[in-house]
Amino acid sequence: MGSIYIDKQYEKCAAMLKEDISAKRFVHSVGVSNTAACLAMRYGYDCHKAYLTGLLHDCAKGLKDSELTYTVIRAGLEVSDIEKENPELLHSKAGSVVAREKYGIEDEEILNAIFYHTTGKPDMTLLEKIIFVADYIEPNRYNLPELDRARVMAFTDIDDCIALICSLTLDHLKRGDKAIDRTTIDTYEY
Ligand code: DGI
Ligand code: FE
Ligand code: FE
Repeated sequence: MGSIYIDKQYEKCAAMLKEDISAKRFVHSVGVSNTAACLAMRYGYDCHKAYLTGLLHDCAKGLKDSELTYTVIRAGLEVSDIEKENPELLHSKAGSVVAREKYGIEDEEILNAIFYHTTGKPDMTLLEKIIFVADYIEPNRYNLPELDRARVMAFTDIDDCIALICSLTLDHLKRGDKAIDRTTIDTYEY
């Protein structure tokens, strides 16, 4: 049998991440990591890259609202009115900054997939799609609507799966009377 390849960068990032986010969030991140690797295998993307991106996608989740806002502004990125009122939306943008500065990620494809993982965006790259979908369907998620259908669809038609997740997310936000980010709507309409 072939030998086992140990990805030093992944191991180092995982050890750091464990210190930065809650135990529960870490379990979710490992779930997204594994699921993203599976989706990469299905759709012909670099599975090691998807594995690392999935691990790090929520790396800013441990920051306080004020730290999220500061991190994004400090990097010269825009903070919209909706993001000001709902700073939890900023953990994706802040995550791309933290991944670059703290975790040493230089690959723009990885950083973009982290940046857009919460709202998605129209015309996503394959890695962005993989992370967006893996975040919803990973095995530790259990209380989201239509999980069984989304899990099958993820591996049959990833674009249909994205449309389903967007429509479910919009329904959820409308029901909870939450502010909806324009990008979340644009992703769904696209
Ligand atoms: O960080 P996770 O919990 O793993 O997942 P996520 O990054 O997809 O963030 C999930 C939350 O983001 C979920 O409760 C829905 C919310 N969200 C997505 N689009 C919007 C939004 N929240 C608001 N207020 N507006 C949006 O457009
Ligand atoms: Fe997230
Ligand atoms: Fe997540």
